[in-house]
Amino acid sequence: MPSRIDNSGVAFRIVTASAPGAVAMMEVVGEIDTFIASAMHGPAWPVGTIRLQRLANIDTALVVRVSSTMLWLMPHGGQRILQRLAQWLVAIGVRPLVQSNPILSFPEARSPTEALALAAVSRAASPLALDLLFDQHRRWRQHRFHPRESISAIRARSRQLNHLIDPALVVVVGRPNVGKSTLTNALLGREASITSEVQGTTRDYVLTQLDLAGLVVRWCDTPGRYESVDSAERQAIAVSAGLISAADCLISAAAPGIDWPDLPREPDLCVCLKSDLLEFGSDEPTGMADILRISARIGTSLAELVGRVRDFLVPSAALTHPGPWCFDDRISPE
Ligand SMILES: Nc1nc2c(ncn2[C@@H]2O[C@H](COP(=O)(O)OP(=O)(O)OP(=O)(O)O)[C@@H](O)[C@H]2O)c(=O)[nH]1
Ligand SMILES: [Mg+2]
Repeated sequence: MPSRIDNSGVAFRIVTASAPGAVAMMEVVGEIDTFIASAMHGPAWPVGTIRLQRLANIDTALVVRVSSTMLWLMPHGGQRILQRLAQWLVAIGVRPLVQSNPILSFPEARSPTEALALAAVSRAASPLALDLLFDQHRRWRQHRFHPRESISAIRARSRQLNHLIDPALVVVVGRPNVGKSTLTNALLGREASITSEVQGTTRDYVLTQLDLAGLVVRWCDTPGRYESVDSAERQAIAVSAGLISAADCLISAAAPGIDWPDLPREPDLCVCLKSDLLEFGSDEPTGMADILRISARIGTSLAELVGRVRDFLVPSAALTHPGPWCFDDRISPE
C-alpha cells in the first residue's frame, strides 16, 4: 500500500547491470530518514547499519545505511525482483533517477560511445578507470571495423572492468580476535574499527571505501561471531550470510592459534594474520591452499594483499587488454 509519508526528496537507481546475478544492488539517495520511516516502518538507522530487511513482501534484502544521504538495497539478483522493487519504490513516491542523455550533455563527443564514456568518467570510483574510458571511442571504432574478439569475451572482461566504475564489495571474515579490524585500519591508514584483545570487539559491520592501489572497493570488516548459533545473534549471522553471498571478494582470516572460520562458500583469498607471532613458535593455521601471511602490526605483506585483491577483482590482463570495454548497458557490442 502506498505510504502517506512524503518521499519526494528521495530517488533511486539500479546499479547492477541488467544481467542475472546472485545479488543485485539498488542505490537510494536523498532524505534517507524519511525513506526508512516510510519503507521500513521503524526508527532511524545510524550510518553504518547493515540489516536483513523484508521489502514490501517482495524480497528479503541486505540493506546498508552508507551515509546520511545514501542507502544500498541488495536484493536477490533476478530481473523480476528488481522490477517489482522498482515498482514498489515508485508507488511509495521515490523517484527513479533517469539517466540523462549523454549525447546532449557532451556535445563535444565524437560518438555516442565517447559521450557515454565521458558520463562514466564522472561516476567512476577508481582512478584506474579514467585512461581506459578516454580510449573507448577509439577502441570501439577499431572493433567495429576489425572485430578481433567475440562478444562473449568482451562481456566477460567488461564484468571485471566494471568494478572500476561501481566499487566491488570485499568482505573479511574470521573468528574473534584474529586481527580483522587491525588489518582494516592498517589498510585504511586510520582507526575505522575499534580493536582490542577482547573477543567480539567489533559488534557491528564496518563498511569503508578503500583505495587499493587505484582500485576503489567497499571493504567490510565483520564481527567475529557469525559462527555462533545463539538465537540472540541470529540477525548478525543472517547479515553475515547475506554479506558473504554478496561479496565480490571474500577473504577468510585465521591467525596463529586461531583456526579458519566455517563458511557457507569457498573464500576467494585466505590470509594468516598476526604472522609476526609465528616467529615466537605459535602454530600456523593449516588446511588451506595458498595462504598469505600478514602482520598488520608490523606491516608485512600489506602491499601483497592489496595486489592480490586487486588482481582477483580486476586482473591485470583485463586492465592491459587493448580491446573495448562494455562499460555501459547502452553500448551495443554487435
Ligand atoms: N602480534 C600481533 N597482534 C595483532 C596483530 N593484529 C592484531 N593484533 C592484536 O590482536 C587483537 C585483536 O585484534 P582485532 O583487530 O581487534 O581483532 P578482530 O578480528 O577484529 O576481533 P573481533 O572484532 O573481536 O572479531 C588486538 O589486541 C590486536 O592488537 C598483528 O598483526 N600482530
Ligand atoms: Mg574487529
